[in-house]
Amino acid sequence: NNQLILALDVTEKNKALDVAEKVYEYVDAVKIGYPLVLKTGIGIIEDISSRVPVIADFKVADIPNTNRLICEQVFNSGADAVIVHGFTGRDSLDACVATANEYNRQVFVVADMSHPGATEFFQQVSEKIAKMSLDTGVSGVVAPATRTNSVENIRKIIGNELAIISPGVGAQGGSASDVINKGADWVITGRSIYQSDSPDTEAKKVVQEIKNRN
Ligand code: BMP
Repeated sequence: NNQLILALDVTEKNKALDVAEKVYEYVDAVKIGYPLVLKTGIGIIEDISSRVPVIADFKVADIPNTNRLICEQVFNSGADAVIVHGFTGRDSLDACVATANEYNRQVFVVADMSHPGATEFFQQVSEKIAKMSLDTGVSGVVAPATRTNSVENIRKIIGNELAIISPGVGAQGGSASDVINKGADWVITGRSIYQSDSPDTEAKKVVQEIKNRN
């Protein structure tokens, strides 16, 4: 377990495959979202998942029936996990979990976000979303490496029942070692790795930083 997830937000298929090939031994999963899938097609998930587990970041946020229909397509594509929103309520989340269970796959819920605008609305509901996520069957929550107090707070709420995966390391200013120390299980980082001339060196650096942290 390297505690690192790569956010593969490139939009060229060859670049995506090249970066994945270079870093797969340093990352525990690759997060794929709209930029890459909308450009190259859903088949990219299967291409990458033959090498490394794929977390499909579609931030699913609809009524239960539509959530189910979306999650079916996501899991049919070969994704190992899906990221969904929690603010739509328990019934919408339950629909995602039920679908994931049918496919024996995992769900992660966005509990708080890493960008500055998250303090406008998201921060006010993050504790509620974290609490709601307990006992639902999800694997974990997403919480921001840019505001480690939020990670700490969410860890207190969810105890050891759920994992925390934490974006915002690197380009957004978050530190991998800090957020792991505050309770995250994995960091998610994108640009600082895939925009580098040497993605494998950058990925390795993050892994080392986490392993050697105080
Ligand atoms: P980067 O390291 O390039 O900033 O990428 C972070 C990744 O995590 C992006 O895919 C972004 O969409 C995602 N993300 C985030 O940055 N903050 C959140 O709160 C939730 C996210 O999914």
